[in-house]
Amino acid sequence: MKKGRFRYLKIFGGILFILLTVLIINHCTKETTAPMDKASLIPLPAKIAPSKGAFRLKRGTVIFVSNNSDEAFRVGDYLSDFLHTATGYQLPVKATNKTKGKKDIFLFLSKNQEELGKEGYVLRVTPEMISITAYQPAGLFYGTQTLRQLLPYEIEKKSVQRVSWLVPAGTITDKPEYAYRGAMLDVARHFFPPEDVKAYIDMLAFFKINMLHLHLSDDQGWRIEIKSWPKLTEIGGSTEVGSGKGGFYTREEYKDLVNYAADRFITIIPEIDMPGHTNAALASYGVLNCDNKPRKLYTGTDVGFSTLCTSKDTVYSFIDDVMRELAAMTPGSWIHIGGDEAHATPMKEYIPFIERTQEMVWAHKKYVIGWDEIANATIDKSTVIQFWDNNKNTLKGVRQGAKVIMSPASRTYLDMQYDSTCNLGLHWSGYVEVDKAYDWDPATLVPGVEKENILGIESPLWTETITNMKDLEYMAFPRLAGHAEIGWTPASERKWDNYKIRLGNFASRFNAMGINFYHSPLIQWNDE
Ligand code: IFG
Repeated sequence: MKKGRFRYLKIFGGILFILLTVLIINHCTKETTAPMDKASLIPLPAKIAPSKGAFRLKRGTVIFVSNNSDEAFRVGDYLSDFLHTATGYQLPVKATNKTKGKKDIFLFLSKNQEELGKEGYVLRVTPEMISITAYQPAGLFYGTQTLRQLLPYEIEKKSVQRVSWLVPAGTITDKPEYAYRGAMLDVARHFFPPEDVKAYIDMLAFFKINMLHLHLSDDQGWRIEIKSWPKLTEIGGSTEVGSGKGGFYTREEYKDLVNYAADRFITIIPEIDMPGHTNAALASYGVLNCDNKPRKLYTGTDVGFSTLCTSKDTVYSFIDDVMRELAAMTPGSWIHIGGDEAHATPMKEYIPFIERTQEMVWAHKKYVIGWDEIANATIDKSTVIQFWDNNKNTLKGVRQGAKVIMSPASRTYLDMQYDSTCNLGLHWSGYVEVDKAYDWDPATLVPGVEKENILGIESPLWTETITNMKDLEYMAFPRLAGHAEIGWTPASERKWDNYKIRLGNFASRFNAMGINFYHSPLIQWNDE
């Protein structure tokens, strides 16, 4: 008898032990996560007010959207799709005019929060609910990007993870410093297919970058189909630096990229570089040359040797056709006309060329952006100067009332080598380590170019030496994250010593996203 009773006691004791263990584990993992103001967020939000506890995202969570906006609904769908990959949850997106719920997410457009502007938002997290309020849909989207960074880094993984999806409680009130926060990708020196550009767009959106400038033409390649001048891609799109097969975007592929970017609140800005950097066009059509002879295709990396024939009317009808077709594919406000390094174009020809091209862009209802050399011409105050290397040119632009996009090569050129050991990139503008890319203020860098003259910042990635996505990621990250913070966060709130810690904590996110980032020795990388 005794033996039987003892056996029951043992079983009972074992069950009790298991129950206690489960309870303890559950309690330990329950609702505990670092407080909101200890989260590593890039770009740093304007205001973070932590509070107690955390929201746990669950299978049954619903995403409610204020029922007066399709765009808000699209953000809800984007968030639901994004969360599905790593959680396995299929969160429904429903319309509501409720403001409170249990264990739910609310996305609200609020007409009386004008102070948030086009891209600002308020993100509130309590153990009961998450709400993102914004004045415009872009603000809702940026609130979801911050929410993404408040979740455990595993949320970025491409397969279902067994993690407690906790979001620390508190309130974030946020809006950007500059309206124009851009990246440029040179798809002319080396062509990048649409899937690569979309992957880059996803990375840009994660850091709240809202402009993608595509450098579509240069000496080595013409990358956009122009139906009225088909040889531009048949011939001009047939090669690239190093004599690879090159490539180009059909109109449909380009429109698909425009829509993909727009769904992530990114505007695509196409650049046709003129009158220099035009050998691909000059090789496609002899009539674009003064001697009517087509040039040979060029696959080297020299610059400044080519020019459209600025005295021929054919050239201007060519430009007009290109601008018309490009404008029809580009819902954004701007077309970039290049204008850089026109060393083969005498200044007395360059100036009228730029002024005439400026008019043609307006005729197709777009505004002009150009590299800083175009400020040697008479430009309209609606024309934007992209500062890359010449203070004097840029000041000429400011004096004509133009706004400036700050792209100093010595700080923002993502093709600059990190240091002399970097086997990708160039260093004509110096080596650019992660601290040099971050620790500067666009509003004080160029004497005479003040904050009110600046539209924003843009990070060009020239691809003479970059041939694939892994190399692109290596050069762009982590420096582009710092540029995104410069564009979003006030200079007074940006400190290198604080940023470098947040950046180090991004290692696990970069890894989860599959981004091949450069492990700068200046950073304590916390790869989990
Ligand atoms: N300058 C040229 C680019 C490219 C770049 C490489 C501008 C505006 C050097 N023009 O930057 O075409 O060759 O770093």
